[in-house]
Amino acid sequence: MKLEDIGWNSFFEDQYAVWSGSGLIPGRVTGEAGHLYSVETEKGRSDARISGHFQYTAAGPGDYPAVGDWVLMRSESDPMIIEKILERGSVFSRRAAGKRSDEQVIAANIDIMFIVAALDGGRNFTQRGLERYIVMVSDGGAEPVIILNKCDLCSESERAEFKTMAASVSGNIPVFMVSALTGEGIEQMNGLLVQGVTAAFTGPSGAGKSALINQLMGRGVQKTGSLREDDKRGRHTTTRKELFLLGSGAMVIDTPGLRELRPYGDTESLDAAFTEIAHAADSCRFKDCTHTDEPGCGVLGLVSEGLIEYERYQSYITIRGEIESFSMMKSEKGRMARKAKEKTLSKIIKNYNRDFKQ
Ligand SMILES: Nc1nc2c(ncn2[C@@H]2O[C@H](COP(=O)(O)OP(=O)(O)OP(=O)(O)O)[C@@H](O)[C@H]2O)c(=O)[nH]1
Ligand SMILES: [Mg+2]
Ligand SMILES: [Zn+2]
Repeated sequence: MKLEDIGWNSFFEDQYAVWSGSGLIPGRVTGEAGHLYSVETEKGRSDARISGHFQYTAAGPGDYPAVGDWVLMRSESDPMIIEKILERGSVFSRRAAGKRSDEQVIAANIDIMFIVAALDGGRNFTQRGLERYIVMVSDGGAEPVIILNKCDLCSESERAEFKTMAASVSGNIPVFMVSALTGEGIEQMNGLLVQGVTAAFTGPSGAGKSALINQLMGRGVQKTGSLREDDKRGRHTTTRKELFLLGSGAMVIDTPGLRELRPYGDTESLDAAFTEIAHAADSCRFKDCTHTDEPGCGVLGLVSEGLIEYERYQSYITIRGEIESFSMMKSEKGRMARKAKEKTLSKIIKNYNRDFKQ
């Protein structure tokens, strides 16, 4: 398989040029189980694991390979040994569960992120949930597309109602109404899934991410799971991230439904999800207005006139608070990690010279 067929381009080629004399070969991570990876190279699929160097220099979970990453490996051994991750063109991450400020990378080098919600009457479609997903996707640099799945379960009037609900939070982001069951609307997704494009799926458990992948693949490559009777929640059927190649030459990544949506990024990514608030902020009297109690605040003005929905404003303030409070944790941790890295740098250079330069 040619590397270009699985997403290789000049962005990665330029980075690889620096390593061309090293004997390391590039491959794309297609699957992950613990610290064992499945990687696609020019020679086909193989297993890979990270090297001792790699483990030594990784400061946190965000530094480890994720599905979609391009890695450089020593190919003589089986499994191959991953020595380096090429810089990511885009990333979809969240703050790791629990109290830690670590970045958890869910997928890397993705062009499109399908945010899947389900029109099954359960909690698999909420405006507040969509807002959080949009913030998370925008932060990592992929293009978000909202998928309202299971439209086969809806009457015409319900469809119209759900469309309006989605439109009030989607801004300029495309919204497709589809059914993984009947195939209705799937052609809109196929329109984006052309040769060389990588798309990933995210959304709550039970929304139908794996069912959509099966529909796009034309066969059952992924297991799907039933919903709980009472509240229509999914059962976390997909437990691993995995990349599939479509007949069109596009690639799709299935991911497990997330239990917690905690953006990893900075407050700038809020603007993409709350465009009308970002826009209104231009007219605030003070440049550093927090839109909470300042006089002459353009945002509060529109909220009081009912031109910005109060629930949306509240959601904006809540998410911003979360991002700000953990940014502080992150920078403190970053400072400590940098210090540790500086200490080990001389050792790494020594090891590199020993292993590659001989
Ligand atoms: N009626 C209907 N059911 C669907 C549709 N898409 C998925 N389902 C059903 O919804 C349930 C959950 O689908 P999955 O594809 O497993 O959901 P998922 O998003 O992958 O969930 P996790 O892997 O747990 O994160 C399954 O019973 C599917 O058959 C659809 O378009 N219409
Ligand atoms: Mg699934
Ligand atoms: Zn303001």
